[in-house]
Amino acid sequence: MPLCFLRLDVSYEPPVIVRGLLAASIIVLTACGPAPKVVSDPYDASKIELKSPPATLSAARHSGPFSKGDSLNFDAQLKPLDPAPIKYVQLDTSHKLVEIAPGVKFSAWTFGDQVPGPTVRARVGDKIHFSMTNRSDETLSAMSMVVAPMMHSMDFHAAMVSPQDKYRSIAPGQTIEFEFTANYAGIFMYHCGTPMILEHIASGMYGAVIVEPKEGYPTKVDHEYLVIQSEFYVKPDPAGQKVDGTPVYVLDADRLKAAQPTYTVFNGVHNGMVKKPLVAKPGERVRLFVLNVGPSKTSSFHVVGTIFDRVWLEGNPDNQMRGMQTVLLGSSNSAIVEMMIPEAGSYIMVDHHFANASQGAIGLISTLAQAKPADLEHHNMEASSAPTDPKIMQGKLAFESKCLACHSIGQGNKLGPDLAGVTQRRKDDWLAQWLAAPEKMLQTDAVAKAMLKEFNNIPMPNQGLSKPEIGQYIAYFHWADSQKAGAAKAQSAH
Ligand code: HEC
Ligand SMILES: [Cu+2]
Repeated sequence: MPLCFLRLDVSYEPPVIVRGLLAASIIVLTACGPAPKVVSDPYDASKIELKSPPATLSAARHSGPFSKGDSLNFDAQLKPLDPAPIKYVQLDTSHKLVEIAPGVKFSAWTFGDQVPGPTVRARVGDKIHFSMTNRSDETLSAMSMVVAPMMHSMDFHAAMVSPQDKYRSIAPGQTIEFEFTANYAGIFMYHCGTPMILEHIASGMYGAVIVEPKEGYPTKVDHEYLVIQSEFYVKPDPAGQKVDGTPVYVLDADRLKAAQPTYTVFNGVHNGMVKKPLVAKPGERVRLFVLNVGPSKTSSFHVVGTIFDRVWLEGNPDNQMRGMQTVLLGSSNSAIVEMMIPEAGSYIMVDHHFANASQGAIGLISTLAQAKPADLEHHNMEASSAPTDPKIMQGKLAFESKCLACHSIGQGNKLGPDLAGVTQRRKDDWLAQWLAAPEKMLQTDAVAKAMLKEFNNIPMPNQGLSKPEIGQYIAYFHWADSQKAGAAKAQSAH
């Protein structure tokens, strides 16, 4: 058989016209000259496993921990591969409050009781034996409002299986079990696929499966870390529910449909890896497993201060690029990026779509992990310090979502100055002019010029603020400055 012969081993009978066209193209293809050299293809259909037993459903429910399995990883730090050829993975669904930014407790839906869900680490050829109980009906003490029993399901991008069989929605109290073989190397998203899928993903139902090549990666590294980017679309509960005196945040359906996130984050927490940098020493090589789950935004993943020596798109070394500054990831795209840490410093991971970075998609790979700067320490907002005036509250929320990437209040300088006491050192007029057009002030105003110098010539970007918004920020700054020292901190979380 000539090698360019079109193989058609589908059982589907095409309509007459299509058959005619296929026949014609086969004739063309069979006449296409000498056969190319045969190279063995590790992904040839004869070498991959496409069979899996049907999923089973039962009414026996899991109790105890919401996740189990030796191949599971729970945060950015990844364990080496577990060598077992069958990975038993239990990820139950839960509904719970998770703190996605300082003081912002979001009513989330989860896999494995965390957002993002735990990461499965496997190798090409491994079988993943998965089981999940829908435990969305379980009551958490004092959080009855979070319980809204509903259907959920699991969709593994790492699998090649019938979605109608394996990815079906199960009711609260039901358990689904199925198995698949990891055929392709990569970093694959998993998520709930129950309608409205957008709502289930935005509520927190996602995670990653890392599949290593059978023979491992072709390079050696000193550290391996996972970075998952995702968006949150939240608003204070219109029904006014609170927990420990602070509002509960719920999904904001309008923002969700308009793809206007309130927070864009790495590993589930606004500025999370600023407070807890990933560790590396000068001269070390770092491998980042990066997945953008979206649900609706792309990520221009970039690390300030170094270059990606290798980029393996989708996490498969067959898709190699070298010397990249940024890797573009659509929703559910991933990449392994490897880089050298050239010298002592804090290398800033950002989504180079800076609107996303300013919403919290920022983190550090740092050689200075021991000497954590005080300005990035975590302090819980004291309940008594939450403002009650809606205008001030608006200002506080806006500040936490747009400004925390570069500022703190009372926690020291970041990229920009600590704004504690700003209403004492600047007049309201000055602040209003600054917030409306920092780029103009930097040209004309002596105070602004001096500040620019002090802050390493990093100009504050124009934040595109409206007059009323500027009023809210200034009202919030006055309120913060009126609180007794330390009571009104706004800072990065965890
Ligand atoms: C990308 C980083 C960045 C972001 C985001 C940012 N700023 Fe700034 N900001 C700076 C820098 C840097 C300065 C210091 C002046 C300069 O270098 O331009 C500054 C200065 C300021 C000052 C003057 C401080 C003083 O002591 O006089 C205020 C007020 C301020 N920013 C408010 C805000 C507010 C409000 C937001 C959010 C809407 C915000 N900034 C977002 C970087 C940022
Ligand atoms: Cu779901």
